[in-house]
Amino acid sequence: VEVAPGAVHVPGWLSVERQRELVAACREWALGPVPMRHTVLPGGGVMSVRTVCLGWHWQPYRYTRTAGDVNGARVARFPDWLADLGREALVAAYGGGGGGGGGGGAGEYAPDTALINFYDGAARMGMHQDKEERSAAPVVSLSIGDSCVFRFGNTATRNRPYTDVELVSGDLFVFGGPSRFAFHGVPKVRPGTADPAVGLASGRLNITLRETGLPG
Ligand code: MD3
Ligand code: FE
Repeated sequence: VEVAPGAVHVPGWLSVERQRELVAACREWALGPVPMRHTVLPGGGVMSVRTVCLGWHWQPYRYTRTAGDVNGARVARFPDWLADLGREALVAAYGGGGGGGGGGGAGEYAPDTALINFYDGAARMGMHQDKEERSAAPVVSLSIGDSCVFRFGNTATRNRPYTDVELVSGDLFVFGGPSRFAFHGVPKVRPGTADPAVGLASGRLNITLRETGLPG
C-alpha cells in the first residue's frame, strides 16, 4: 500500500518465525557492548523510547562508531544477514526494479546501521525528520510486538497534513524517494495487542535499517 510517493506499507511481511528470530537477536543486542538505553537529548530531555544501534551509533544528532554518550564502547557490527533482509524488504515494497528513488534498486541497497527502538506502553516518539544520514537511500522499518499509531507527515512542517497508519506486528514500511525526509512520529502504542508467540510479553520493537553514507 503506497501511503505517499515512495512510502510503502506491507502489512504482515514478517512471518511469526522471523519475528521470533528478530526478537531473540534484539535481546542480545540490547545487552551490549552498548546497552539499550533511553537517549538523552542535548537540551537535557530524555527520550521515552529505549534504543540500541548496530554498525553506527546514533546520538543526537550524528553517527559515531563509539557510544560516547553511553559507555564509550564500540557499537556491535551490522550483520550481513540484516543487510540481506533489507534488500528483501525493498523488493517486497518496490519490486525488483529501481523504484523508491534515491538511487539504485534493491540489489544496490547497502544499509550499514540499524536503530532498534523499544516502546513500553507509555513511550512515544515526537514528530521529527531523520536527516543525519548522508544518503538518500530508503529507510526500512520493521515492527514487532504491540501495535502502534504511526503518524506520517509532510516534508515542510511537523504539523498537518499527516496520515495516521496502524502498524501491527510483522509489518514492513519502506520510506524512500520524496518520503525519505518527511516528518514522522509514533503518538501512541496499544498495550496488550502483541501476539505472545513472537516472544515479546509486552511493548513494541521497531527496527530501522539505513545507509549512513559515511565512510567505512
Ligand atoms: C520516515 N522510528 O527511529 S519507524 C526512528 O517506530 C523512528 O520507532 C519510528 O522514527 C519507530 O527514527 C518510526 C518509521 C520511520 C523511520 C524512519 C523514517 C519512518 C521514517 C525516516 C524517514 C521517513
Ligand atoms: Fe525517525
